[in-house]
Amino acid sequence: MEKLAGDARAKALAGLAGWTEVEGRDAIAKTFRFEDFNAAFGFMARVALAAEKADHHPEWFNVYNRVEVTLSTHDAGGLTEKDVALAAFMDKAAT
Ligand code: H2B
Repeated sequence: MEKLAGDARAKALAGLAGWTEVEGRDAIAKTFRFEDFNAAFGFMARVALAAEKADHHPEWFNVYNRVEVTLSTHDAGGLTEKDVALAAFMDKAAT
């Protein structure tokens, strides 16, 4: 899996809402906020099943209704299409 660069990278990032590039690391991040812990954990459960199926996993941190997510492809040492796909899935799973 190739790291996203140049035009493809710019296009992929432009298609994602609310995700920002992490400083000092080739990764993207977003903080999701939910009604309560139940909603946050429901989101995490939906994402966990998809992540396991795709064998591509998020770095995340949860406190009550907040889920802080960082996405990067460890095997590639940076951002790839897999991260963009997982980001898009998370956005859907959060609504
Ligand atoms: N998740 C992420 N985010 N990046 C990876 O490179 C990765 C992963 N690799 N999940 C997978 C698992 C790999 O470690 C296993 C062995 O397939």
